[in-house]
Amino acid sequence: MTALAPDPRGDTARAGLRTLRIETPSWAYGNSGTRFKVFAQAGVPRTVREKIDDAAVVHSLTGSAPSIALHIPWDRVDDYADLARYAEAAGVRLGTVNANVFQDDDYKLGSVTNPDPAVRRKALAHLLECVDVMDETGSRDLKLWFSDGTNYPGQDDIRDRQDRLAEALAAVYERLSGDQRLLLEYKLFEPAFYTMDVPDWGTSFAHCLELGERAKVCVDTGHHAPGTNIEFIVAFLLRAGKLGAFDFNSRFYADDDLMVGAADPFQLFRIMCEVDRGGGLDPATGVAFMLDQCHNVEQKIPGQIRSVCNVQEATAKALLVDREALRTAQRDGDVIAANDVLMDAYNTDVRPLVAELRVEQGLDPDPVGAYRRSGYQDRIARERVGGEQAGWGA
Ligand code: LRH
Ligand code: MN
Repeated sequence: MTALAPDPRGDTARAGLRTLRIETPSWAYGNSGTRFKVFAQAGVPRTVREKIDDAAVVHSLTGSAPSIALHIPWDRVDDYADLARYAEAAGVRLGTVNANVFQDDDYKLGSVTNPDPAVRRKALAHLLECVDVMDETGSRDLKLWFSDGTNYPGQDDIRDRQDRLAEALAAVYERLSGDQRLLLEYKLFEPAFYTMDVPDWGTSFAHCLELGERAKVCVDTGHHAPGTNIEFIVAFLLRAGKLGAFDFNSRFYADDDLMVGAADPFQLFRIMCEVDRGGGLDPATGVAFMLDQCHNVEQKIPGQIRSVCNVQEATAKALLVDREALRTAQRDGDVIAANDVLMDAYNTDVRPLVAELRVEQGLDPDPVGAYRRSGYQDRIARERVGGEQAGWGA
């Protein structure tokens, strides 16, 4: 038996992949689309339990997606503890709780930033309800994304809205207990087109600093201006101990919510390089890796499986970076050599390494192929007839 050549960086990559956990979003299993059309698909879940069943399939085939994020009220049930038990029996855990203060007529001029105190109280009540849900599900993270903003200069006072936002965030922060955290997600534009009240990482970072240790920034990779260097933001937030989570997806233009790594795999690699460099792959650092996507035209479950695999492959490439050689080249100011080190890792085909690791974990080396061969898609298309499919505009 020929002794295997020592492969220290391969070992590092395999070790990193063994602890990598990617949370899938309940809403990715439901129908989604754009303002032009939401396309229905056969077999789409009608209930949160069917969403959990689908998330469990993604985990069973990838081994790296052990939790599902909930969105309230889309996933509202009477008994969340019972739902948590159902999820556990299915092989997954209930993860991040997402609040929704963006789909009620009262929130036209804002939710927690609305000029009307009664509307602000209503919005805050929903955010606090979401913490109640976390108490029942055992979830650690509350993710807050606000559609709040204005469309025209003068529509409202930018500073007053920040005061109102800070007041609501402080009230929610006060309510957190145990290991609970608040993740504040930012977005440059949409649905507001002049100001968003949390438009960028700096605004989220500043509010999180003001709130305290439990408040962290959520980086949604689709929420930046074109050309934004997201890996710089990641490096900065990790250095400050304020990177709480990612909402992974990819885009060609705006908040396209496409499969992560599909539009720009090199960007995802660069991001994972900074995550690794900043200690973000160490579970103790507490960075949550979540998908936030909408499979408008592609099948949803294979889309989620492919997305998990894309993050695994980008992470494996990032972990193959010869850090020592990189440091030497950087120290020596050898720009070409430094860039070569990174490109060498990026241009490495890691699919055999990731496939071998799956086999080692008792999984099929090709999770998407395994899903296709499983017959699950035909079964749910047959079984899930009648009732209202879950999803946007449902
Ligand atoms: C907003 C967002 C947010 C979710 C929603 C489904 O664009 O990224 O994270 O609540 O999508
Ligand atoms: Mn998001």
